[in-house]
Amino acid sequence: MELGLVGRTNAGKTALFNLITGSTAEVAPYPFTTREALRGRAEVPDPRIDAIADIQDIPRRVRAQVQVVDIPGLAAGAGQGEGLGGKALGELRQMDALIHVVRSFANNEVAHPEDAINPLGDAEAIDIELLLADREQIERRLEKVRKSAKSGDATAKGEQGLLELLVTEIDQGNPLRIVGDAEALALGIGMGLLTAKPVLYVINSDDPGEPLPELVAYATSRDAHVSQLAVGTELELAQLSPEDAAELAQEMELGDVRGADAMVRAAYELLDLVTFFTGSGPPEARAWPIQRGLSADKAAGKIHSDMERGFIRAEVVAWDALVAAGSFSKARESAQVRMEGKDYIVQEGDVMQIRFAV
Ligand SMILES: Nc1nc2c(ncn2[C@@H]2O[C@H](COP(=O)(O)OP(=O)(O)OP(=O)(O)O)[C@@H](O)[C@H]2O)c(=O)[nH]1
Ligand SMILES: [Mg+2]
Repeated sequence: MELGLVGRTNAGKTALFNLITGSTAEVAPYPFTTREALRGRAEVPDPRIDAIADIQDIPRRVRAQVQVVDIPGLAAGAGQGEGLGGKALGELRQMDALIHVVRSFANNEVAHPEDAINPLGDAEAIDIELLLADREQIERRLEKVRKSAKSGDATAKGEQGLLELLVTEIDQGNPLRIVGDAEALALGIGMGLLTAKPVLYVINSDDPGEPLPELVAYATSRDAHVSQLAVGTELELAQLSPEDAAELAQEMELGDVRGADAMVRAAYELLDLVTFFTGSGPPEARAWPIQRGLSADKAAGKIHSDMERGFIRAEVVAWDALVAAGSFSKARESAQVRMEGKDYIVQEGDVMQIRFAV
């Protein structure tokens, strides 16, 4: 599962990439610093793991990770394949969800493509390129499908109707993720169309706080999420010792909540995964992201293929019931732990102990 960073040049995409993946890629005040896609991994904060581990004195906590891809900035015309745009769009089509970075910080040393800070205008400019890119891709497909439909291919006729519906939506400026027709939407998602992907707008501002109401309204109308983050400041804090960071955060009245944690959590949620846990005792509590609707034996296979092959049963307890009980054995005594077979569909927040034999 991959999250792609999209946005205008100098919006702070690479700064955000470094912040959430701990990378040290080049961040610079001139445009188009990033020329090739960069990959890294972000750890997904999850207070549930700490709760599970704390009550059982489990020292090691392994959080879920997501792959993050920093993609070169899109310029006007990218939607029609101009400049580096074509390649960047190709990368974006492979992504499962998009993090759209929007510049809201003022900094005279950092060039802006239009020399004016305009977060809503910048978001719209990128979204138009994504719509145009989708339109081009649909038109290319339509050309082929129309030919087959003409020669009497019934499947092609059906697809033609769906594609034409998608074009109508795009021409009204609608991102495809808000299309109500489930069949058309599924086709769009299957084609990797950019505006069909889930989106989180990250407003990169020097003032941590609530995003501007107009940006919230814009995101909501496009069925997208939004969070505001002081990327530059948080990156500075991340490079300090914990003591110095705490001191500086206090001086800047930032509190002890880092926006990056909430942002990564929100981005992870775009992927619509289910998280289950192992950690019914030491040495390790661990979060496992899986596809929604996966059965217990398949989920066990994510841990080890032997566990899937030799799956006997799973002992399952909801994470909060485990925490309330105080330990796995106490949860068992109070009949909170259920025995589930291989066809059990794993639920969000399940803590599982897999019994298997090979
Ligand atoms: N004041 C301020 N400056 C920032 C912030 N985030 C990034 N910058 C600066 O903005 C410039 C551009 O940041 P990058 O992370 O390189 O931007 P980018 O979107 O990756 O840009 P390209 O790769 O060139 O398309 C750098 O000089 C950063 O130091 C911020 O939150 N506040
Ligand atoms: Mg960059």
